[in-house]
This record gives sequence, C-alpha cells and structure tokens, in this order.
Amino acid sequence: MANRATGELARREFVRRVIATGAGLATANLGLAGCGPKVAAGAGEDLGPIEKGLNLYLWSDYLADDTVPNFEKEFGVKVTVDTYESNEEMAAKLMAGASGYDLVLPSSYLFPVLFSKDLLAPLRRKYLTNWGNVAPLFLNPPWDPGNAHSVPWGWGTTGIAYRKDLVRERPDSWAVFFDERYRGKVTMLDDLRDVIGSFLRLRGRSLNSVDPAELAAAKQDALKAKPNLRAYVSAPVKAQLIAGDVWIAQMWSGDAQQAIAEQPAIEYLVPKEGGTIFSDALVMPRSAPHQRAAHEFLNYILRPPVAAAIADKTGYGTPNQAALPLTRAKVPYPTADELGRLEYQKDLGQGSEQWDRIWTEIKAA
Ligand code: N2P
Repeated sequence: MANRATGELARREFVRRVIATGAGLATANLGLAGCGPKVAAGAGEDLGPIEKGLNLYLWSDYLADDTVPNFEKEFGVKVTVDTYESNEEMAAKLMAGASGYDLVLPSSYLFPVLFSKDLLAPLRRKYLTNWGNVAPLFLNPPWDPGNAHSVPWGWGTTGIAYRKDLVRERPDSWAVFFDERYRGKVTMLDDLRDVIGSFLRLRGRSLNSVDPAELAAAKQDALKAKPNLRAYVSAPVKAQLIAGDVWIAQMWSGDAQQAIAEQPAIEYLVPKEGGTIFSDALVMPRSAPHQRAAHEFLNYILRPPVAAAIADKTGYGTPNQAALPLTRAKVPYPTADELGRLEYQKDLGQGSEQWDRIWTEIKAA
C-alpha cells in the first residue's frame, strides 16, 4: 500500500527504538503486561468547554444500540459514526490526511505505525475520572506505555465460526479452507493479517513471520484455498452465516457471538494450530476537532454499565474490570492452554511491504 511506503524510514526508526527499549515485546500473561517506560498521562492545558459534535471512526458492529444515543442525550453532543472493516482501511484513511475524526479504534499492532507518523494526541487523564475501572491486565501495555494515548475498548480472538447443523466434522484446523466439499460455502476475513497469519499458523509458524520462505508457503496455501472461498469478507459475513448461505467462516470471536445470538446452530472455535488474540483501544488523532467531547466519550465508555452493555452486545471481552460482574455473557480471559495457542499480532516493520505485496497477489489471483 502506498500509505505504508510513505514514512517508512520514520517508522523503521520508531520500531528500532521500541525494540531497543523492549517496549515492543509482549511479556507475561495475556501479553498485555507492560514493560515499557511509564509516561505521565494527564499533561497539557485545559481543553475548554465541551463541543457540540463528536466524530467517531470505529470497527463495524462494535457498539451497543444505546451507547451513542444515551451519550448524545446526556451531553448534548451530536455524534457521527463512520465504520471500517480493517485496521489497514482505517490507517490508510488517517495517513491520507483524513482530519475530521475525534476517536478511532486501532488494534495494538497498529500503534507503532500511528506513532511513527505522529498521529496520536496524548490523553488528558484528569478528564478520565473513571480510569480506575480498567483491569490491571490492560494497564501500561507495551504498545502504549502508561496508556498515555489510548483507552482499552475490547479484546478477542480470530477463529472459525461454523454451522454445526450443516457441517458434519468439527472444522478445528485452518486446513478446512482447502476442503473442496465446502466449495462456495466458506469465507475468510478480508484482512491480510488474519488470512496470511492463519496459513502461517497452519504450518506451525508465527503469524508475525517476515521470513520470505514461510510467507511464500503461506501464499501458496492461500491460493490453494481461494477457489473454495465464496469471498473474503469480514464482519458482514454474519448475515450469510445466519441464513445458512455460508457454512464455515474465518471470524472474530465477538462477531461470531453476535451471529450465535441470532442463530444458535453456529459455533465458534480457535483451530488447533492457534490464531490471533487482539486488543483494540480508542485513540485520539492530533487533528481531532472536538477534543473535550472526545475525552467525555472516553470517560463515558469507562462507566461499568456502558462498558458492560457494549460487551454484551458485541460479544467481545471487556477490559473494564468493574463492568465484568454486570455482563450477562461472561467472556473469561483465555485459559493457559488457549493462550499457548494464541498470538498477538505485531507491527511487521519493513516486512509489511512483503505482506502487502503477497496480499495484493492473492486478491488479484
Ligand atoms: C468488530 C471487529 C473488531 C475485531 N466488528 C478486530 N480487531
């Protein structure tokens, strides 16, 4: 992608710095425990009175129905919500200079890229009076030391959702996408990190590999699976899965839960070879036009009932410790066994050009 090529040097320097401080490495537990330097949050001058508008740019299907209307009513702010289907789509837009957004919601692996382009504003912690509700596991993550620029939103995994009434064998391997019996009935995410990543895992590799030979093998596997695929489609596949037009879909855990809520014959699993675990967090671009309203929204979603409603509607895990007891459907942190099979995506640094090229070739084939 052109946007990835620009600023490549700055990004490389940033990544080198991150690696040098150890801040880029996932450490204990969920990989969320921080080891980077503490950065004092809360610096900066007052933001002034709350503005009348707020522009959100979020993953699709990531809100409860009343999240935004209740905020609008209580704060007298008109909120617009634009959505995206991948980190890369969102990053491309930001890097092309989109400047109207007040809050966006990247996954952790995108942070080094956003920092390298100096796109993120530090948050003023004094406006985040509900900050104490965040679970310790999500404090001081390696990708944003001291949470100086982000408020954690949700976490989940990438796996397989399938119709157990239509598929006889449990599809617990990424190899299911090679199975011609399911031709035209299967989809994979429209997401280069998840598609190439899953075929790397299939062969026992890291889903962050930048090894040319490993990537070449993953590309061959993706090309082998492609004739069976109905489409590369992300969150919108839910409707086709519910209708039974799609039987097996590579899917994110929460989106799968949303589909299960409407069609109990759907089941979700993480294949035996393992998959992605991700953590998404709200950040404020430096160009955000409504910074006080953005902080009020961040503080609002940190309220336990608001966070619990989001978790219940979206099916993702909440990083809000105080919200957990309020959720109807608990999303427990992964077990040690599951964690052994899950991997955080990392920024690929210089390797991202290779990934982008392979993905373009797969899509074009
Ligand atoms: C929301 C999907 C977000 C998960 N529909 C990917 N990080």
